[in-house]
Amino acid sequence: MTQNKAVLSWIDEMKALVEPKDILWIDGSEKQADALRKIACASGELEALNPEKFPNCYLHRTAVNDVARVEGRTFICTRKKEDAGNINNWMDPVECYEKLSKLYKGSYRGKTMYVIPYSMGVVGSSFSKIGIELTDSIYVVLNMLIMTRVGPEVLEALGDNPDFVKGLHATANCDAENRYICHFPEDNTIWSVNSAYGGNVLLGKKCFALRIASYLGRKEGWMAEHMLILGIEFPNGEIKYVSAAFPSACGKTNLAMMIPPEVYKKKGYKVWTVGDDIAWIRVGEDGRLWAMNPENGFFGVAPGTNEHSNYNALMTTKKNCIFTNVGHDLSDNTVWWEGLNDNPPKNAINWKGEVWDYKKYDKADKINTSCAHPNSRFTAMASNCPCLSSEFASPKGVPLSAIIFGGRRAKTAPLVYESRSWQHGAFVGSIMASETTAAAAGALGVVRRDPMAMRPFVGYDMGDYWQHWLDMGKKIPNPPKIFHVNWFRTDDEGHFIWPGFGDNMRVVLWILARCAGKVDAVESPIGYLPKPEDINIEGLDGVTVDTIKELVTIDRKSWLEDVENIKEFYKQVGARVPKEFYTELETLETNLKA
Ligand code: GTP
Ligand code: SPV
Ligand code: MN
Repeated sequence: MTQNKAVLSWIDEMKALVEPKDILWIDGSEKQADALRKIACASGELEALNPEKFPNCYLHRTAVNDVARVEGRTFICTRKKEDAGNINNWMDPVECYEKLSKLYKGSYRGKTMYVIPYSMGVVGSSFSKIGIELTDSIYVVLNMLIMTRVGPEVLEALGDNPDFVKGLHATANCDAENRYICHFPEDNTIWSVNSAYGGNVLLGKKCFALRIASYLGRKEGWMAEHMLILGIEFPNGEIKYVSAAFPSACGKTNLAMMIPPEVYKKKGYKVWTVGDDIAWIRVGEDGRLWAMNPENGFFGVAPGTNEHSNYNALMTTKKNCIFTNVGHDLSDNTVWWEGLNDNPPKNAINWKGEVWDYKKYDKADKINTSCAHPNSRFTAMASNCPCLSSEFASPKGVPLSAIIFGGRRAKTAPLVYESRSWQHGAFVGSIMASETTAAAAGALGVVRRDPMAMRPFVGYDMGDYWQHWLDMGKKIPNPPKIFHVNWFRTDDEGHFIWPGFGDNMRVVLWILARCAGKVDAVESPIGYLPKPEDINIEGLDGVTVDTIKELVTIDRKSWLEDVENIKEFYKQVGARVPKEFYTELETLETNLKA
């Protein structure tokens, strides 16, 4: 498929390590994909779903101990420990290669090595980057075919260039004790072993498009961010774009595909999806920031997705889709998950592959009693999305009017606030916090600091990453405004106060009105807050101006507690925290105490 010497010699070297019985180059053709699906169905790796209701759709279950990203076993392997920083796990690259080589040794015996040449971003664009993933898993191949752009044109675009990201994945024994997701940013290399779960093994996604790309972005003067990209079309046809960084399972896919509330739909507002998880961002010739989605599909959270919460996402799953760790409704060979509808199947297999008893479902013990795993996912083609933006495949991306940060906070963070400047906005990103979710292994619902929603994804020192944000700010003549949102404030009974989902459009429209200078705001200790009456609540049941007032109230006591927690966190990040952020933190504290 290629004469590229760097590619061929690397594959030879890896072949000698993992010892496959043969090699198959993935060419992106439907014919080849179909042959692989047949093999996977025959071996039980995939189950074909009802061809009438879900044409060309498949169900896959991962090992019970392998259902989410494993941050504790994810490493950044830079030569100098301080370049990986205090927030990342670090291993010496020489030591890591040696240690993992033992796990890889002979791990493909009797298996095929699949070679996947893929492009993040449209093939051949100067903003795109090329990777090659080697894997022993057909599931990985089929997912990569949906999530990235795969085929001979990728190798053509690469030509003789040795500059590609080398990814080696081995399922091995799927041994959790020896699971490693390791990144060598100085070598453009990713090694993943003993997992077969999405975020750990679809190496184009978090490993390349965030960890390696964030490292490259700093070196080359651009940004790789954990952000959705969304266009809002106004009734006059004008489209404004925003990007938003929320931690895993905190609403990116939902916001990226939201359906405008009836009041806006009637007036002609529309929503267009450019991306739902990752944005590569550069300064355009016009002095604005331009964002592009390097992916070609969606690896979305299934539970909670339904006709009302996210109609567009649901529609993307209706054909050519792979479902992972959802429930299997045997009555009609379809899939089911908590929150799909109110009719749990009576004859179903749960995510673990066991007969499921819907009567035993217990919200307090979802992992053991739910039909679908809380982090069960669908892998769907972007082209299936009814609201896919016409700019989705634009090589240069779309210009950003606003950047939005957000987390899952039951208290403290208001519905929305605006930063005072790029520097203050970057600071607001650095102090983000969110309750942990099922997207990563570990405790759930614990508030932790998750700067820019990038805590698990920065491929270098967090302080340097923040400095990069500040440096970028100096290079953008027309920077987007930076905001922070929180859809997840709860009342005393623990219910969400804000309706969320499509109604988040109301907040995004306030944000865009601020960007256009069309609406006032109120100064507060943390930044600019909306006047409660400026968030449009027309057509909303049970939400009054007083509700909005409550949602934008700043509780100084809990904010001051946060300030202490931020100080601790900055200390943990260490010596490279920009001094500007300490100045901003002092201002915040002074404002709160005034
Ligand atoms: P990753 O794919 O892990 O990066 O997640 P994501 O950020 O794309 O999150 P997603 O949109 O899949 O939402 C995750 C969960 O949050 C789902 O269960 C949603 O139903 C829920 N959710 C999303 N938006 C809202 C909202 O506005 N309000 C509330 N209450 N829940 C929401
Ligand atoms: C996330 O966890 O942020 C995801 C899913 O988007 S994964 O690909 O597993 O990282
Ligand atoms: Mn994500």
